[in-house]
Amino acid sequence: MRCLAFITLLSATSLVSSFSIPPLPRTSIKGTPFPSLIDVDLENLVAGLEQGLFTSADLVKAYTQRILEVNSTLHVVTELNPDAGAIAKEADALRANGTVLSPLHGIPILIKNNIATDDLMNNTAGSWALVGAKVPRDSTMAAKLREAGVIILGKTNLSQWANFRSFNSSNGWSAYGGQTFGAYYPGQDPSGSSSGSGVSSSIGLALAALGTETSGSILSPADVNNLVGIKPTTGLTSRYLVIPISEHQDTVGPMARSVKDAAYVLQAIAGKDENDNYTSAIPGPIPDYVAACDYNAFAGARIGVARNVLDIWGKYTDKPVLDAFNLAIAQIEAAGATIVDANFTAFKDWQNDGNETLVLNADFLTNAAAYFAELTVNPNNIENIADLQNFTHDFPAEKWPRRDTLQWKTALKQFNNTSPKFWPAYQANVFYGGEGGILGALERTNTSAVLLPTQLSPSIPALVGSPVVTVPMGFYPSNWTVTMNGFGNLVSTGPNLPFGLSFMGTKWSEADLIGFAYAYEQRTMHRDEVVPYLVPNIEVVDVVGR
Ligand SMILES: *[C@@H]1O[C@H](CO)[C@@H](O)[C@H](O)[C@H]1NC(C)=O
Ligand SMILES: *[C@@H]1O[C@H](CO)[C@@H](O)[C@H](O)[C@H]1NC(C)=O
Ligand SMILES: *[C@@H]1O[C@H](CO)[C@@H](O)[C@H](O)[C@H]1NC(C)=O
Ligand SMILES: *[C@@H]1O[C@H](CO)[C@@H](O)[C@H](O)[C@H]1NC(C)=O
Ligand SMILES: *[C@@H]1O[C@H](CO)[C@@H](O)[C@H](O)[C@H]1NC(C)=O
Ligand SMILES: *[C@@H]1O[C@H](CO)[C@@H](O)[C@H](O)[C@H]1NC(C)=O
Ligand SMILES: *[C@@H]1O[C@H](CO)[C@@H](O)[C@H](O)[C@H]1NC(C)=O
Ligand SMILES: *[C@@H]1O[C@H](CO)[C@@H](O)[C@H](O)[C@H]1NC(C)=O
Ligand SMILES: *[C@@H]1O[C@H](CO)[C@@H](O)[C@H](O)[C@H]1NC(C)=O
Ligand SMILES: *[C@@H]1O[C@H](CO)[C@@H](O)[C@H](O)[C@H]1NC(C)=O
Ligand SMILES: *[C@@H]1O[C@H](CO)[C@@H](O)[C@H](O)[C@H]1NC(C)=O
Ligand SMILES: CC(=O)N[C@H]1CO[C@H](CO)[C@@H](O)[C@@H]1O
Repeated sequence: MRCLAFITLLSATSLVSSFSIPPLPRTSIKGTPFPSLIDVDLENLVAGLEQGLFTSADLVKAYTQRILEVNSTLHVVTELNPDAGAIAKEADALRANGTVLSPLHGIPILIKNNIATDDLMNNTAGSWALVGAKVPRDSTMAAKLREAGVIILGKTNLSQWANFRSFNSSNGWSAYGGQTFGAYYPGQDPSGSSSGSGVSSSIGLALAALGTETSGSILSPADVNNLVGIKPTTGLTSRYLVIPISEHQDTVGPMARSVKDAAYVLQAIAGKDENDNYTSAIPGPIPDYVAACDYNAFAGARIGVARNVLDIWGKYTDKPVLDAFNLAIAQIEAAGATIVDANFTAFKDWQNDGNETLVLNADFLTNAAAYFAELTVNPNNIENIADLQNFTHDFPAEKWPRRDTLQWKTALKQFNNTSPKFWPAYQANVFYGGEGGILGALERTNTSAVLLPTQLSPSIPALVGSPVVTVPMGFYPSNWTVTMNGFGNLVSTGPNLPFGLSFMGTKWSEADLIGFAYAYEQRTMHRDEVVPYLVPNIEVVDVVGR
């Protein structure tokens, strides 16, 4: 069938070309030009649905086939939602009847495999320990997506336990989902821990995906997969029934191909939730993040650069990244911003401090146990990290000891977050992230955002749960030498690999950061400059009416 359609298109093309009318692209539907799913944005999809070019059921078919095209190469998606087709038909019926629940109505989105759904899909954090486990209801994130009419298409692979098992693993590896690879170079390190969410959004396996971040797990895979990632303030998005690392640092956010699409997704998931009391700190109503997308956002703005971080870490940063960063600063200045130094004054001391590890270990012991206690079915009777460690050592598919569990061993020797020792350790974090870090820098310099290359940006905001937005900034040149990751199985830098620019702001300043990110994105459009080596072929036109 596909072959036939191709021949038809070819002959149509040769006919019209003699009248020098430009040929319709292959991705056109019913004679109407429509972008490829790797380039499409939400507004394109909504227009197609409204014009009747295709249905949400068609979108589910097309995206599912794209996932299956790359599944054996990239290992991006661990579960497909068996109900997705039926949910799409309901969304189509509602739309036909004039009911549209939100701008995301009938749009397929993937979620990371640590965000629970009360349906046929497993929520495992990539571990066999939780295969078959059940939660009492949807996580608040899943519930909010459903209220917005979103079709949860499936669950994405991740660095197992959100990279909280071993100090020496590979990004995007989980025992349950295998090794995820990025699509910009064969064997590409997808970064992590929201690895599958990053790769799937980058090659159009869904409109967008949700990731989670404790320190870098949204920003870093967005960085290397040519995406926009929004790491919201901890507490803007509920963590209820999300497999945790740390209540003080964890947050859930969107990974998408454009700032505006990420803003639409954030709009759907932000808000208070009585099941996560950190959300009670949200000040006032949720802003309109889509309206915050403002081409002129830099006019009159004061924007900082964390110069001393660049001085200290810049020597480990590759020249193409630093060159692109300097160009970005000049472009932002030319767009109307005043650029000033905004140094993280305690950065040097923070580098030699071990309190963050104490905090994360302590939170993990308590928070993971609290998650296990919520399960209504717990097939392996995992109640705490000691149980999990035993299970992992005894279950061959967990690949222990080559994939070790030293993070847990360290945590188990330590106190949990109910100990009196916890508070001083946490206060040290608050200082390094706050007065001595991003919050102090913003305050002292009266800036609205501070810039760093994304690969240098996650650590300090993580300590205080402040927001960061990353946007594509460039990519490595074609003659760049390949380097491997520490585990020895992934290409961590190499030709064609993308990287991003981060805007870091004060707590709850997502709307401002989105404005800046949009203004930078629209002026530069770096995403379009680099294409993956592997792109699925199936497009909406291939499934319409089948
Ligand atoms: C992924 O691909 C493999 C090999 O092509 C296939 O056997 C497997 O069933 C696919 N996975 C899913 C979930 O369809
Ligand atoms: C469409 O709306 C009408 C009137 O509100 C209702 O009776 C009908 O059940 C709806 N159909 C569907 C498929 O939702
Ligand atoms: C969840 O895990 C069970 C047990 O391995 C498996 O049979 C089922 O297919 C999984 N669900 C999905 C949607 O993959
Ligand atoms: C959230 O609630 C728990 C217990 O219900 C309490 O220990 C904790 O201090 C609360 N946290 C915040 C940020 O309010
Ligand atoms: C801070 O900067 C803003 C412009 O972004 C300016 O309007 C304001 O006056 C400044 N405040 C101080 C105290 O410098
Ligand atoms: C920021 O730090 C750098 C050193 O890394 C220094 O050269 C610069 O003067 C500092 N800026 C301010 C405003 O303190
Ligand atoms: C934690 O911070 C305190 C206060 O700054 C410091 O004395 C202590 O050495 C730090 N602990 C570790 C493990 O670095
Ligand atoms: C936390 O540590 C205290 C003191 O050792 C202990 O009583 C409590 O059971 C621990 N809680 C968890 C969830 O491990
Ligand atoms: C873990 O396994 C060890 C050795 O088999 C055993 O002594 C210990 O009790 C087990 N711990 C838990 C929490 O099951
Ligand atoms: C890559 O090419 C650029 C010019 O395009 C050149 O300046 C650079 O030296 C080359 N790098 C390597 C490692 O060959
Ligand atoms: C990490 O694991 C890899 C693969 O097993 C091994 O080659 C490497 O030496 C390990 N690195 C460290 C620092 O332990
Ligand atoms: C849907 C999908 O991509 N599934 C893959 C997940 O990873 C395992 C292990 O690598 C593969 O066998 C599946 O095909």
